[in-house]
Amino acid sequence: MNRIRRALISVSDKNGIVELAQELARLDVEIISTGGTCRLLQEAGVPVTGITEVTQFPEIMDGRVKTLHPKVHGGLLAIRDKETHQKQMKQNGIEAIDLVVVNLYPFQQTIAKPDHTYEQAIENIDIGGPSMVRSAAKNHRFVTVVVDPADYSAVIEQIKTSGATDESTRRRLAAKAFSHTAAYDALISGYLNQQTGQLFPDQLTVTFNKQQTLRYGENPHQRAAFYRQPLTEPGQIASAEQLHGKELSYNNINDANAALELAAEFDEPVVVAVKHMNPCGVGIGQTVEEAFQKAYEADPVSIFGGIIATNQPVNAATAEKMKEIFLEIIIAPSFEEEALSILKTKKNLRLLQLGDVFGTRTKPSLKLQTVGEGVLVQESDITSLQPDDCKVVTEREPNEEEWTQLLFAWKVVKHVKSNAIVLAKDSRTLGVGAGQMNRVGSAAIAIEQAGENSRGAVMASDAFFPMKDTVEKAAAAGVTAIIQPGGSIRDQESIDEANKHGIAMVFTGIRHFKH
Ligand code: 93A
Repeated sequence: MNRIRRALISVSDKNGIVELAQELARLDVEIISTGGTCRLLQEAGVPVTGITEVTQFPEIMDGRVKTLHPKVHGGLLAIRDKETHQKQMKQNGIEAIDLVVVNLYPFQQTIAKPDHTYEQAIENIDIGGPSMVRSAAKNHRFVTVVVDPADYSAVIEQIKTSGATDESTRRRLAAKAFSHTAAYDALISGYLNQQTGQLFPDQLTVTFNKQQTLRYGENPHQRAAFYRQPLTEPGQIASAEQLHGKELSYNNINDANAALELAAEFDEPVVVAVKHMNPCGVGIGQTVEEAFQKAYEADPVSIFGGIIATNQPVNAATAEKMKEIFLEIIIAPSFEEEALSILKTKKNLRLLQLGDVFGTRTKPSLKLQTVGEGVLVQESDITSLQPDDCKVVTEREPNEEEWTQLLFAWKVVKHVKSNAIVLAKDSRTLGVGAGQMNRVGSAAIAIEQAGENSRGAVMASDAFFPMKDTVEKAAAAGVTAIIQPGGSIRDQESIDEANKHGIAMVFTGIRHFKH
């Protein structure tokens, strides 16, 4: 058993450190410590030896070199039951260190400040701390390493009980320590790559923090967890506050994110209903209540069990309507008090509050998708269409109402799985054709769903028409205007077909594949 006799404490986050040190002192553990930590412990009356006394070397270069010394690293790395190591310790006046409590310079907090300087970021790269953490973690057969204040009490309890920590705890803490230093370095490399404009470096080191262990994945037999990036922008799904309802599932989080991203496209009051990652109903109105009514009417069947997102606070009148149907999740910037008490009568309904910043992204984030053992990385698709960039390609121009509907449908189609076709009228979707292997198949689904309503509707397509068949179908259904990227070698056939039926067609020049 390795009795814990000597501990080294060096922390930037000083929460709980005095209490920990007091406990250690009571347990007869000798404490050595670095500059600021040492002073804090001394002020609290904890017996402590300064690191300079141990190393017999001053802390130099503004603290850049304080623990980088053989007296420290020898004390951490020595194999306790190896004769040569013991001999060398004696020869060089090195004493064993059994416990290391370290947390690192606040690099993340530093770069999170919008007005930080590059020099501040560099100065906050900890070198000595990770070195100690790694030495201790390597030698976890003998040494206990603690990098997280959440582990203080468990370690103290074990020392109280047996004077030592057990092997499995030391292993667990060592694994955690290496994750900690790896994540720390990933953040630094990410920052430096960003500074030098390297979006896709040779080695992509990203790090995520666990947000939640999930009950299961996409299916009950798959294990799963939810991780988030350390520097998440506000207004994202990871920062939503759950006000009510059952724990979010894997599919819930995915769907809620899809709904949120679509709702965030709009400035006017919008309600989005999502099922299985695709919008089934989207409506905009003067009020959230009207928008909800439209999203509901868009497809009263599919919305059952759906996920709702709106960019408006939910009021009581809307809550009453929402309560009438079975919904899984409602995600909104906020809920008025009365709305909350209405919706809380539904035991299982999950209510997610996002706050003022609602899903808007100023910078693209990295999108990762695993393929076998590899990962495809791309920027997220945050491009939005400027109406001025559109080009009318037919003899007839869209009228004002058609323009409104075309731009609405275009925003929606961006969030539908390819091949994607959306039919819209009166600021609501009428039919959504998603994920078909040919475009005309998606069009057929959207048109069938719209039924008689398709007369006078507009159509949006996420990618160009490879041939004129989709326009033919649209014409037969009574569609009066179409928005699509254009760019097919057979564009002219589609344009001619549109002209034949008096359909107005607009090219965006932008494609929105989503797979
Ligand atoms: O500047 S360092 O990279 N060089 C070192 O030798 C060193 N030793 C400990 N950073 C170093 N530390 C870090 O100092 C620790 O990781 C800890 O975050 C911090 C504690 O400093 P103080 O006790 O002076 O507040």
